[in-house]
Amino acid sequence: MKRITKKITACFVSAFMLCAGTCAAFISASAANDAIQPRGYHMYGDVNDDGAINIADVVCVLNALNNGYFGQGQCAQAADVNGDGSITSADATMIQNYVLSKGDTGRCGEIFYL
Ligand SMILES: [Ca+2]
Ligand SMILES: [Ca+2]
Repeated sequence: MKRITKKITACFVSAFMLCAGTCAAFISASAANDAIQPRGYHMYGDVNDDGAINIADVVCVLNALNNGYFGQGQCAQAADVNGDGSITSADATMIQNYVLSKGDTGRCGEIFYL
């Protein structure tokens, strides 16, 4: 069951990433943090700022790549897990890697302050 769930998740993420890739959207990491309330610390990879890094955070990044902006309560800086100053599908891939415990995860899980 867990294996099937992982495959379904991987397919879901891959489909989103394909959409995101065709849009070729680049979002500045500093541009979209208006909705974040300063509360101390945040964690790279925890894009929806709920205290955990999971598939929902990957979806947040992919949606932002497609839409050109992050939703209310989402932290754009947390999405820049490779630290290059922009948010691309490479960041989504690293967050996905963190969720699946494989490959390059960048700075997922590191704490930062706004
Ligand atoms: Ca999260
Ligand atoms: Ca990045």
